[in-house]
Amino acid sequence: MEASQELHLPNYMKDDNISQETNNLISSLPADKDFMGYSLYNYKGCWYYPNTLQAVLDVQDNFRPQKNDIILASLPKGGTTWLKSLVFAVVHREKYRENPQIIHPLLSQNPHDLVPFLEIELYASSQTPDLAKFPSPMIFSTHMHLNALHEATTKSSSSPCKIVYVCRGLKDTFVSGWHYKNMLHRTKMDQASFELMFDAYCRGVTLYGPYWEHMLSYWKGSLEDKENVLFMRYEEIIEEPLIQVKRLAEFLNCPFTEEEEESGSVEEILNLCSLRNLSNLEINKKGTTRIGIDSNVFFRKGEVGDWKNHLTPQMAKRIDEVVEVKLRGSGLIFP
Ligand code: PAP
Repeated sequence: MEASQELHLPNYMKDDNISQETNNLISSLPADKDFMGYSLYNYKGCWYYPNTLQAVLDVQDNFRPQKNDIILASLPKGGTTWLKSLVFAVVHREKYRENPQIIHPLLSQNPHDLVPFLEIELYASSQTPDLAKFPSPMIFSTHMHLNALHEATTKSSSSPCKIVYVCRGLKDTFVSGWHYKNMLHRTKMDQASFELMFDAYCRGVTLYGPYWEHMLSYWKGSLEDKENVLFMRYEEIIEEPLIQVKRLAEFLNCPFTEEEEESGSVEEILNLCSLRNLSNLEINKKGTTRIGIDSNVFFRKGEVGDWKNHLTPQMAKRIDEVVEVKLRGSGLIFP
């Protein structure tokens, strides 16, 4: 498929917001094309569109997290929206419990507007965004690999901030990404495009790819620094939601009290953040997020194993083999 200007393109896929210096850098980088024909560049082991790379460089140069900040890192389509809503609800729970007259922000705003992306939103429009306007503790999100994120976080003079990572089995992540692409570009792509996207995915040539390197960076980071990096999986949150949300709260130093547990506070948060609840809200059915993406594209089925409805056995075998080889010896296993 040739790159076409008729498609609805988010800013992060464009190449119209880069400095001369970044232009020079880009001309020295390995290049490839995504399945639609848009250029991707490999910077330190990760593929980016030009505008995304510019924003990542700006995050690395200028973002210095403060002590209590929280960074939610995720594999694209790995559970970002869910994690944003859960962490926002967990961290700010006291405020809304004490003031029941206030409408919970998750009922009136898309989770992506409550927890902004560093490189896709904040540093995409400014090299020095005003970060103070968000409620404390500040919660940011990113799709950057941990080594790329560390270029910013380790230069902060404050003690390390907490990083929560979520990812998902790569076959479901691919299928989710395929549907997302169709909704994002407001088009219906054909089978040939599906196969091209799958081939690029297996070669790792996709924005923020290779995804196995993405997962490995956080996996290793979580083993090296358990106190500050939490590794979560979408499937585990589906399977044992209460346990995982309590684990999340403990990691963030705001564990649920016995009284909260007995009064059903964890279940309340899970219900508030459920796919069914969020996807049925007017705010998430209509309108666009601040980054110019239709709010509804972030919600679909949320089923584990949906890949079986889309991938052939040969495709499944190919991706399984790639993942098996790439993760071998790391201790990270996808059943
Ligand atoms: P992003 O990285 O582009 O922000 P992300 O939220 O990670 O996307 O992925 C979207 C997936 O999470 C969708 O999965 P599906 O395509 O397999 O259905 C979406 O349905 C699912 N999702 C979104 N919100 C929730 C939620 N609150 N609970 C469970 N799953 C969710």
